[in-house]
Amino acid sequence: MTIRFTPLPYPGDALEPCISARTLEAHHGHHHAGYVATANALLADSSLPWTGLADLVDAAALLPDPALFNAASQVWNHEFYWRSLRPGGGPARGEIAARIDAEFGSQAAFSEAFTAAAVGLFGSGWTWLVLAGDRLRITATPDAHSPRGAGEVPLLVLDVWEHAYYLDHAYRRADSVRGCLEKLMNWEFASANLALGRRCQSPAQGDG
Ligand code: MN3
Repeated sequence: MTIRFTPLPYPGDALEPCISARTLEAHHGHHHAGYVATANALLADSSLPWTGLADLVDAAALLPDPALFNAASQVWNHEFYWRSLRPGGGPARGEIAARIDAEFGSQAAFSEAFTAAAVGLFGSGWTWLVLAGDRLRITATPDAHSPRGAGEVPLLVLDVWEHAYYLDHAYRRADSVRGCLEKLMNWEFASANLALGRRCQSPAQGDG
């Protein structure tokens, strides 16, 4: 069994100007594709039982060699990341907007806290909005990690590896994050994950 290289859910230039077509082409066509290829090469020599991508990530996390976990988890994280973005996204509306206001004070305060978490992450990784118990929380994870292993339900994520922003924003990670928060967040995806998470503590992401 192999894992799939999923297409982007929008055209390559759909997230301009904050995320250029050049960045998306390299990020999806080189980095994401590379994680799929690495995971599938490692799976060819593995007898690990698994039934879907999330299951594979969980199983690989228990192996002494982190190589398969790193590649498979990066695939899961990237699939979740592409769906966390959309052209014409943000600000939040509806029930999740009320939750953001109640728990962070305002959407502006949420954006500042999210940006601070992204900038404060040393090195490469991911910044997430998660459902933790019955509260919303911002959390950052290094390298290929996600909050799934901590029992939290991811609602939205931004990739803060340099490959996600360096072509468009150079070293200005905060500018990239603020741009995404202002224009590109897919709050419908977050709302769907919140509703599902409340029911079963697992996100709307498919298992494929
Ligand atoms: Mn990436």
